[in-house]
Amino acid sequence: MRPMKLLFCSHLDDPTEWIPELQRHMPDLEIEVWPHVKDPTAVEAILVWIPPEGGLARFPNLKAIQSLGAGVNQLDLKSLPRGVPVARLVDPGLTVSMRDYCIWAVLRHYRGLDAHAANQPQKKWVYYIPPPKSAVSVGVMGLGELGGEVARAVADLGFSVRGWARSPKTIERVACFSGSDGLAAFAGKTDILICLLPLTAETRGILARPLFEMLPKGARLINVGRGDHLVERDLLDALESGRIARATLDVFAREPLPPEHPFWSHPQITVTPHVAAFGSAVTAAPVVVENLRRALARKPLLNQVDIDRGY
Ligand code: NDP
Ligand code: OXD
Repeated sequence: MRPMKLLFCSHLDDPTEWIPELQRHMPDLEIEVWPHVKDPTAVEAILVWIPPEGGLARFPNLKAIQSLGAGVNQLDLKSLPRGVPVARLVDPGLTVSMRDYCIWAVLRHYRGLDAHAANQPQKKWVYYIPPPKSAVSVGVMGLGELGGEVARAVADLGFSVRGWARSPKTIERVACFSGSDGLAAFAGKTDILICLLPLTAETRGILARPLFEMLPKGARLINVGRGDHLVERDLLDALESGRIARATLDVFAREPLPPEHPFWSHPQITVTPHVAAFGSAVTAAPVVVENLRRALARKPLLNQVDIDRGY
């Protein structure tokens, strides 16, 4: 197979970690790092978190756009050159880190660890013994690469698990619901809600009052999807009314979360800075290189995005 020229474009990811890993799997791969591009017409593939200002139209010979994120909303799909396939990142290392984060967040809510942390400065010795795990229902919105893994892991812990996706699914030990018709039945018995949806026109603002009112009173929310899934005012109201008891939020409409934002100091909200899952060049490079080979051979990419669907 002939050599290929790849452009690496990210202000978040470190090219010095990626370049050796990619070249280990494809030794004759030529890599340039944005903004140092000698000849834009020679660039055949781009590995990208957010496209550079002015977009990708300056690269007329692109054969593949490989996202550095599992989510692709930040690529602004409709603005990308038409006809060039786009792949989201599926990285086994990233999946494990998302699974671990969700297990941590679920157990933190289940065991009442925030209440213990709040009692410590006041030297309060207060018992909280949770109900059996099988009596607590964890609901996962989005049953794809990440949501499917999280649902299985939480079921392994002994919780009662429900899942919701666009299309019907069968996952062992997970009660699956689908489509807008299945949402109320899914949410009605969900004590701890995890959002692992992609951000699309259909899912934007889904974590809002109508959904919160379907949940049992006192439910917990974990949002690890995207900040724009959440209607922030509705969450603050739901926390105040007790409809939602606590929230763990990793993603925000504005990142970094501005210092004056009420979430930072809200006693019922735990904030983490978009770190639920992280990819690694070591675990992701084989998948990326396979897609470069596919692009050269004009074959469909792995994890190819459906541009109209938005994920
Ligand atoms: P996938 O594309 O593999 O899965 C998406 C899932 O969402 C699918 O099950 C899909 O249903 C479901 N879905 C999509 N639209 C709808 C809808 N309208 N109604 C119901 N279900 C819907 O994505 P991943 O699992 O890889 O990633 C999910 C998201 O996680 C990313 O898009 C990103 O936003 C977020 N993320 C966050 C990170 C963080 O650090 N916080 C890190 C990585 C990702 P179906 O199966 O029927 O198509
Ligand atoms: C991703 C993310 O999409 O980090 O990979 O959010």
